[in-house]
Amino acid sequence: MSGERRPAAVTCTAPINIAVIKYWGKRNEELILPINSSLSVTLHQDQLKTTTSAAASRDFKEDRIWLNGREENINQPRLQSCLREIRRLARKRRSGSEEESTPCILSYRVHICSENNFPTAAGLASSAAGYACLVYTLATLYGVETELSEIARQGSGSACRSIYGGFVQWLMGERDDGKDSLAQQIAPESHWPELQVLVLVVSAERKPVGSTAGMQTSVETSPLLKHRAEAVVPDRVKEMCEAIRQRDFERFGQLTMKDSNQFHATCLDTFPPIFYLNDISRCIIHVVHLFNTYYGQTKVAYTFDAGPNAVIFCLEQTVDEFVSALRCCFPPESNGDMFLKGLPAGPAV
Ligand code: 2P0
Repeated sequence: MSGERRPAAVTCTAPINIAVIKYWGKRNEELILPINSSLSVTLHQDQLKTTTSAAASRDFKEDRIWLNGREENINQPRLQSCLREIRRLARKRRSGSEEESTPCILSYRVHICSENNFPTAAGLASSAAGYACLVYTLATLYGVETELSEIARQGSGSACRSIYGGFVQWLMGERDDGKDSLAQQIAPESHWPELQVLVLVVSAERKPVGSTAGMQTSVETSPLLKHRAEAVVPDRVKEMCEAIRQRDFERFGQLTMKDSNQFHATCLDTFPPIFYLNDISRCIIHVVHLFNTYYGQTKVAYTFDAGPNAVIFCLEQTVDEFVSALRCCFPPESNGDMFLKGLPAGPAV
């Protein structure tokens, strides 16, 4: 993430992150504590990102927020959790400091304005970038310099991972108060510069079942999800950390695809079932496997979140050839805007 500080007004940006080991299911809804750890790649912040501005003024009568140009209800519990926590830390920091005698913006109301440069709520991690950016922007405004992933998590689980760049793990933690449910960087973006990300926008529509409601139903009804959280993910996270540390694309790609597939299997195992993939998503999966079979190795890997849009990982030298293969299967005239961008992994701050 990055931010620019002016008196009582700041503007910051935060990129989306793509989970390669998925988070799906909470053990505590209010604090947003997950049933398993997860791992993601933060994209470069010049690409798919949220930009948020916040200003504090004695002239403002109330806190207000606008998302993509439309005013939203500032009293949503998750927004309030983030605001309350940042203000609490700002008060704590200020008490006893020499700044105490200066006029305090903490007594002012804030106006927040946030925009995404990509489809909102289409399964492209908009809440991750959104809440990470909100928390970072407010922290910059109030001069709070502390670990922010615990606060971002209370806005949206996956947001805690967008606080850091590169390769990031969200440790599920064990405590009931969530103090140990934090994100940590396992490798910076510079660790694997050859790794590229292609985002294939299959549909920019809002997803039919939101992540929060979807995962709640999965926790209540899917035996596969319980098995996944207890018996599959712990080893998979360790293996994925190893694959990333060794820059082993074969292992990284295989694990990424298997974890995406198992996440969508838990969605099907949910009752009533949740369908996030569509025919085009399945066709992309097929093309990836054909491509890899042709080369006799894992050259590309797909992953899908709570929507039909595909994220493809591959190494730099494979991008052009795979894009050509995709263009054969999905001619540009019928899918002119499917290829959004080829993106490198990037820093969050
Ligand atoms: C992830 N997803 O790990 C997984 C993969 C979607 C599929 O995190 O309720 O929007 O705000 O904590 O963070 C989407 O869930 O849900 C998500 P809340 P969030 O990226």
